[in-house]
Amino acid sequence: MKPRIFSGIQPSGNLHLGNYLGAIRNWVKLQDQYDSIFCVVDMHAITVPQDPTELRRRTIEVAKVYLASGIDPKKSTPFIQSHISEHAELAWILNTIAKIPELEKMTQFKDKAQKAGKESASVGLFDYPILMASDILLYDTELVPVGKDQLQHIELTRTLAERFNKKFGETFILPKAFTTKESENIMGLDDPTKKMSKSASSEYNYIALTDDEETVRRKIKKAVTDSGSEIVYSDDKPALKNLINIYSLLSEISPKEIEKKYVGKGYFDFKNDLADVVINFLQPLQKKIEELSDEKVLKILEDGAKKVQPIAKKKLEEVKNKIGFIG
Ligand code: ATP
Ligand code: LTN
Repeated sequence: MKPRIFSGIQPSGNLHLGNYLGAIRNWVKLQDQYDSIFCVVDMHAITVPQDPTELRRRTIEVAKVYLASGIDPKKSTPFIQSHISEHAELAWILNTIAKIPELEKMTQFKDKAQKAGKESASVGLFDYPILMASDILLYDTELVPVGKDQLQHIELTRTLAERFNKKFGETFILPKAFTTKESENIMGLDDPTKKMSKSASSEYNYIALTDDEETVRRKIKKAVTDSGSEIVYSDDKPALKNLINIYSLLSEISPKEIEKKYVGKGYFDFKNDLADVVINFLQPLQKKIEELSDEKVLKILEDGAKKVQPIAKKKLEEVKNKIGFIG
């Protein structure tokens, strides 16, 4: 039996290059070696306000991006989180062993609570990492391929699994995060100190996977750069470093070679070429997304849910039994 990986993306906004380079691209590579489960985490998305019609549309769109990017339903199992009620049930149980300060420490919560305005941040937003721990632990997950920003959540998942196992006996596998150099944060185009994010306030923060050619050119033209005019890959120039990273990851040309290619040239040429590289990557992906019908995708997601449901059910029954619920 192959070891299992589990990961998910929230249908909470436009998927962007950060989601692709940081997460989905790795999943596609891993699906041959692992028993892979990829979830569209709609229950996580509602931890911040969502328009119901948009949520429905985006849930299907995230699944389309998975499939168009190369997630193959013959090798992997994609499904929608809210189709498996065990996620919420296990989250409730894990809530009772998690401690408030453990959640208060989470940087993602602090960032998002600040964005929402402290008074209006939901309890769900606070509890978000526990639901994520449930997602992972329900399926005896060994590896969780994510971007670097999620490492703290995975650490908490391990802590909770270990605590439960100690208290009630061996039940959960302690999962490990899987990150690669590529899954390091892709930063915002408007601010290289913050990660590219689909909930960013400005659309100039990200390149959405659905952006058309004109939008990509406009966003790259507007992307902030550092002082000086040379194209160099260095920590002193975080904005340029980020753009070179994107260039390199999408073209398979190393940062060193990119530096060489632009000796004697400036930002204008570099940005023009970067826009070409991004567009050449996006156009075939967008074509594949368009070709997928909602019906086809929903069928794949339903089949996925049918496949994972028995695994979740069995694990939850084990948990309920161990904590003393009458079955
Ligand atoms: P939001 O910022 O609205 O919370 P997000 O853009 O971070 O959303 P998620 O659904 O939270 O998207 O993340 C999905 C996956 O994409 C996760 O594995 C996450 O680590 C990865 N990811 C998100 N943004 C980046 C980024 N800028 N660079 C690399 N990986 C990223
Ligand atoms: N919190 C994650 C999304 C997510 C996830 C998961 C990732 C929810 N449940 C389980 C891996 C495994 C994020 O990327 N923001």
